[in-house]
Parts: sequence; structure tokens; C-alpha cells
Amino acid sequence: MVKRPNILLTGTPGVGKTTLGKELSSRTGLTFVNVGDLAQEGQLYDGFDEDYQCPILDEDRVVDELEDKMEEGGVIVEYHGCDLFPERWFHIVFVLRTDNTQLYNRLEARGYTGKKLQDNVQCEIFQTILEEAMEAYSEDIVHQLPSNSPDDLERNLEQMSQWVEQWIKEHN
Ligand code: DAT
Repeated sequence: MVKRPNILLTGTPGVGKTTLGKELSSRTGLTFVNVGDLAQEGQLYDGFDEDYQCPILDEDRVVDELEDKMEEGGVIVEYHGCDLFPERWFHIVFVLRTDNTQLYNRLEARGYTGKKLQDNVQCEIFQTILEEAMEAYSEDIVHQLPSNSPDDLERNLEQMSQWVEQWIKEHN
């Protein structure tokens, strides 16, 4: 039995996963893992996507790389996809959601243009990641959280920190 929970933080690029995940990690002491960074550090890639001009994640190697850490517990995993991870890893899944205009502006500020910008905003409009999460995990552990403003961020951090604290009390 693990003593601390594993959390999946997912959602369309730009919804605020990194911002929230890093702060949650510093408030709770859980370890933050940005899967994009992990893949880059270990060059865990399998080819190159010409359409989006970005490397393709080698999902099996990412899972292998994380397995030991996840078994220990106490990890916040952040990624803009969720069906590549084993279901058993996570005790709770948060899907961050951002209004379209807001997301468009954030991604444009990040330098996204053309198809990449449009496809990502559409991904949010069609709730693609939320549906992926609902299919990959038990629906009662999947929670949507609004991520539009600094107030939302603070509210989410408080709720999530409380959840972590409660989980630890119940499992120790
Ligand atoms: P992600 O990791 O999901 O790609 P991010 O954490 O890098 O997103 O955030 C994208 C941008 O949006 C960044 O400039 C910070 C800003 N941001 C994040 N959360 C926010 C919030 N709740 N309110 C306003 N801006 C936010």
C-alpha cells in the first residue's frame, strides 16, 4: 500500500497544468513530473510528426521510465494526454478546462500559429481530453476544474491540497 497518492493532471496544452502542478508540488511535497520534459531529457521519442513539427512520444519507454516512481506513490504527473498511462497508477485525475478565447490567447502568446493553434483550441472545444480521461479511468475519480483566472488557480490549489491531506490521513 502506498502512503501518498498519485495524481494525474491533464488537459489541452495551455490550460495551466504546469503552473498548477508545480505549485501543488511545493504545497504538498509530492513530486512533480512533467512528461514532456521527462521525454525530452531521456529522448524518449519514436519518430517525428511532420504535421505538428514535433517529436512523437515513445509511450512504452515513458511508462517504463516512470513505473518505479509510481509504485512508490506521491507523484503528480502532468501531460496533455492520459490514455497512455496504466489505469492502476492514479488515485485521482484532474482535467483542467479553459474558455476558448482565453486559451487561444495563451497559446498565441506561446508562439503557436496556424494549424497547431487551431487544432489545440478545437481539442478544448470538443472536450477531447476530458472524454479520453472518462474512458481511460473510472469516472468517479475524474474531476474537471476551471482554469481561467488566478482565482481559479488558488481555489484549485486549496481543494487539491485538502484532498491530498485527507487521503494521506485515511491511508496511514
Ligand atoms: P500547460 O502546462 O497546461 O500547457 P501552463 O501552466 O504552461 O499550461 O500555462 C499556460 C499559460 O497560462 C501560462 O502563461 C500561465 C497561464 N495560466 C496558467 N494557469 C492560469 C490561470 N488559472 N489563470 C490565468 N492564467 C493562467
